[in-house]
Amino acid sequence: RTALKLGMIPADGIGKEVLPAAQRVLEALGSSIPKPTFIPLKAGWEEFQANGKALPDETVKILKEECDAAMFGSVSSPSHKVAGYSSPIVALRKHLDLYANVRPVSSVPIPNQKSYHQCDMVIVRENTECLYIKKEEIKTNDDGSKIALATRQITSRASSRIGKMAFEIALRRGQEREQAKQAGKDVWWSGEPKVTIVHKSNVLSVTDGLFRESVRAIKEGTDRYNGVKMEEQLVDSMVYRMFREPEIFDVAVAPNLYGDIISDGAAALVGSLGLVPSINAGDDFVMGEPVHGSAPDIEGQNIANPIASIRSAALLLSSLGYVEPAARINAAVDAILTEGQYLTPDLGGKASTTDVTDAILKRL
Ligand code: NAD
Ligand code: K
Ligand code: MN
Repeated sequence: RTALKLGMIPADGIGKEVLPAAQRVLEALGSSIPKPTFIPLKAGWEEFQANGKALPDETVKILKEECDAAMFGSVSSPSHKVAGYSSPIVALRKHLDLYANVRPVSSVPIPNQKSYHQCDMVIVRENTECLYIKKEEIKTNDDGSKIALATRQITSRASSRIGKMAFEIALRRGQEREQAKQAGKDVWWSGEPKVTIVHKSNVLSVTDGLFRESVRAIKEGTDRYNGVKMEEQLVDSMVYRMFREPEIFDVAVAPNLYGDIISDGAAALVGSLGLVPSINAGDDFVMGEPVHGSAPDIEGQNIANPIASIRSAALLLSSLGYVEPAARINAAVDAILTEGQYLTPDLGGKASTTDVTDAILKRL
């Protein structure tokens, strides 16, 4: 590869403030990555209001035909039904078959935080089905009262491939920890690599039952994962244990909705949603995206934390095989966080989005 064509979809709210920060960091990497070109692409609630489509066909076409990868910001989806509107990020994950949402949540000791938990886990969220297929209907009973129904789809195919992804990640993390230990680095996770299957099969024995069985079969069907432990946690007690002792988790794999919820929760453990990155990954395409939404409460003030997006760019690079430049970005981010001089208000600081980005760029 001599060039890297990246589709950039800031969408709404703080997405428009944090995605440019990630772009600046990618631009600063010089010859350690193929020269990136950035293709601005439209999507989102504002785009819907202006032109009637939340995800223009043109955006999907360019992503599929011209881009090597993409970055997405955040979308301001309304909480009430709007005729013709449908979340573009949910649609993009489907169109590009980005079946895994990989969300590493790891803590760095940041000065003066209300809560600090040692935590270094990866949440692997199924990204194409569950309740997010959005098959909802509403009916009126004879007495005039209403009943709303939603279809929750779990397939063995989607559950198996997300399960495989989780075991592969656990295997790789185990190897990386071994290497780090041998290099004399401080690795506080002492357990063996582990995948925790998150479900609620005790109640939803058919749907979550299929998810659980499909993921279990991945380990049971091969010797490849003999060194990776498998355990299970019901989703409600997962939340409890994750808040009490997050350090016991390595890789957690979950159906779409549970994965969405537990990863926002996990973000609280490491200080802020503004720190947690993700990639939407398929077999042919990858899209980096901060876990957070469009944060209307702070938009337009240049105070959004750009780190989730910057770390998403690093995650994107490492998934494309550019591991060393990704590590450089992460090291610069960690240094800024532990120093504590340039922190945005979500972390108790006074720095702006641009201040933090500038400081990270200086460190690179
Ligand atoms: P949110 O993630 O936007 O914000 C939750 C809280 O975290 C807010 O207090 C916000 O200020 C704070 N926060 C989030 N990101 C931050 C950052 N980078 N720096 C500092 N603080 C940050 O969630 P919400 O308020 O529930 O939703 C707002 C909108 O975002 C909704 O319209 C929702 O549909 C949308 N949303 C989009 C996505 C996505 O694009 N994938 C994900 C979640 C929510
Ligand atoms: K987002
Ligand atoms: Mn979410």
